[in-house]
Amino acid sequence: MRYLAAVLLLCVLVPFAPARAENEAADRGRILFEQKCASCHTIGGGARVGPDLQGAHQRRSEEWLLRFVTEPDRMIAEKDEIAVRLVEQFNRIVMPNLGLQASEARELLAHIKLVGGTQAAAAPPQPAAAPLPRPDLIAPQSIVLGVFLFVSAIIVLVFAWVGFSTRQPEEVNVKKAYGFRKALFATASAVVVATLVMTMPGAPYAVASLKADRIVYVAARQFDFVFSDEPITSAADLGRIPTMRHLDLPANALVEFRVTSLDVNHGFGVYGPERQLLAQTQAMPGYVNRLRVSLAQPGHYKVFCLEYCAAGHHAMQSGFDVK
Ligand code: HEC
Ligand SMILES: [Cu+2]
Repeated sequence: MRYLAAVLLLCVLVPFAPARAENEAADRGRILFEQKCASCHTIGGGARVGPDLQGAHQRRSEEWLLRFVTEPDRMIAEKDEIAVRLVEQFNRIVMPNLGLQASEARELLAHIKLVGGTQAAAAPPQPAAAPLPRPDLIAPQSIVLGVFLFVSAIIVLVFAWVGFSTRQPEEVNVKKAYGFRKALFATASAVVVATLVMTMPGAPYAVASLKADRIVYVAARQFDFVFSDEPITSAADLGRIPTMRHLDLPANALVEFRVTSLDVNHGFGVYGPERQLLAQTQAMPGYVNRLRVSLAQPGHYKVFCLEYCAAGHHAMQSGFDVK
């Protein structure tokens, strides 16, 4: 009787077993993808450093994908026709060999197939990311440039005037000249101090002793910034620790970014809605740099890497919304 029950149970379970195993493989694949691929690829989110992997299974055969994921460098070196064309398309950035086992590559492909398949069925393919809007020319940078050119012109004029007016030697009234110098120095000092006092409150840096309203952990890696509510200290944390697909910050709150890097040095530069650089710090492996900002202007802020970190550096960007 017990034997019969076991056989019956098996008959019921066996058809589900392969599907279960497939889902488990896809789940391990999801973690691997977060750790090793998400910095360059999305599945259905558009091209980044490398192509969008949605529909990869329709474009290529399983063997081709398996081989490319495990040894892209070899395939490119062997001048595989598709691989070479892809390299041309993607700014000659060669996908690195990540030293994956064949079993890991299969798990990754299962994940890509699962996510790509469900998204393709659920939503029409997304158009490629819209290009950044052109910044207005009256951006703060342009104002600074204008002031710089104006002051430079004045300096050139003064030099020219001094040059032309001293062609003939003349008696110098030393006392008067020193008096003039003192007056100039006092005026310049007053201008500098006044400008400093007036512009100080506009700086987005916060007082060190204040307690932050919100702490955001940032892990930079080639070629991506990952935001999280918990510290991410190694690539192994990715996939285990929940990361934020979308970061919203309250306006005028004191936000503390705790910035580190998982590989090489990067820069963490925050640009405001008008693409003005507001604050920046370095992202260094093994260190946590704190960047405290209070952002008043609502809108979409961009984060760009400010340190050349390898071939995909230009694509290394992220952003958040202030509401
Ligand atoms: C450093 C960036 C980078 C990383 C990390 C990376 N790739 Fe790529 N990948 C590329 C680029 C760039 C291409 C386009 C081919 C080329 O230029 O080498 C590509 C191409 C591909 C292709 C072929 C796509 C197509 O349209 O046929 C697949 C599949 C792929 N990658 C999977 C992966 C997987 C899986 C991982 C993680 C294990 C990964 N990649 C990690 C940059 C990357
Ligand atoms: Cu960079």
